[in-house]
Amino acid sequence: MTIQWFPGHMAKSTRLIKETLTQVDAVLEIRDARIPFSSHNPLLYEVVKHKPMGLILNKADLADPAISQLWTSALAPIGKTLLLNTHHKTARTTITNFGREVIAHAVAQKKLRKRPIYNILILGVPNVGKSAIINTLKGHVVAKVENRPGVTRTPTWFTIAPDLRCLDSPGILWPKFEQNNVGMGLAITGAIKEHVTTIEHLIAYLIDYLREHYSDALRQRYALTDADLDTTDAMAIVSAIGKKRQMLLKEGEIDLDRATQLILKEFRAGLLGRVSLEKP
Ligand SMILES: Nc1nc2c(ncn2[C@@H]2O[C@H](COP(=O)(O)OP(=O)(O)OP(=O)(O)O)[C@@H](O)[C@H]2O)c(=O)[nH]1
Ligand SMILES: [Mg+2]
Repeated sequence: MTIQWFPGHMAKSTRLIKETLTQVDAVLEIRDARIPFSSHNPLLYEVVKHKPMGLILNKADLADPAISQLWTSALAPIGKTLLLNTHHKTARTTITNFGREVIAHAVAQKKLRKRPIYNILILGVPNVGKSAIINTLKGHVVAKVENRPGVTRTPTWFTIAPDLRCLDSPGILWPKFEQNNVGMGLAITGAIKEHVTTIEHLIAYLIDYLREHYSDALRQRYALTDADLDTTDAMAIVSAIGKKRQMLLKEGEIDLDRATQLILKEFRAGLLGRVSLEKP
């Protein structure tokens, strides 16, 4: 199944970002640490790749720490990489230092001239935490943050420090995901709305993945038995979870829709533990 998704505002945002590039000294690309491959927008990268760049794998608190370490090593040749939990109390200093490091490196390499103020573009697919990063940098809420894609609609500049300005930008996707798992990862983590795929496909993909790689997490969260997990039918597991949570329809059947929503919501909130959906 091919997932396609490119609403008008993303095309417009891509144009706006191209227009502001002349004012931008460096780019921080924000990806979701649970899907560092799928949350990279190859089209947008073509637009900004001539700029000094740093890479932030955000929501690291939700990702599997061992796999995140593999990703940091794998991505090191591409450039400076930071594993980040934006809500951590040290995040403000960590991000500021990282931004300054990226700039200092570019200046040392003569890719950037010394200036009193540097302008940094915060870029990434929807819902990866770009605006949350801005709020953390400011120390209070200045940008709207919500756990759904498409919250920021227009690029906005924020002064972060006497020497730094950051441009928050709307999350941008590319028109077509060549690989099925890319769309799945983006939908599971909330970078695209679920209705672009069928919810049954999505939950089956997540359950199959968890059963294969994080079966203990599934078992513990929902008090599942070995027998519950001993099936290749993902919907049977969803049904077992619905039964445990007593999600029943009037006729006494299990409410699979509610069970699906519960699992997705709990996964996104990190209640199944720290799970990475991709390995390098
Ligand atoms: N657990 C966790 N959640 C985070 C982190 N950073 C951001 N979030 C949450 O992720 C959700 C999306 O954050 P936003 O800042 O609105 O994301 P965005 O990239 O600006 O999204 P768009 O404006 O739609 O492109 C919110 O619920 C944030 O609280 C993080 O490091 N860890
Ligand atoms: Mg935003």
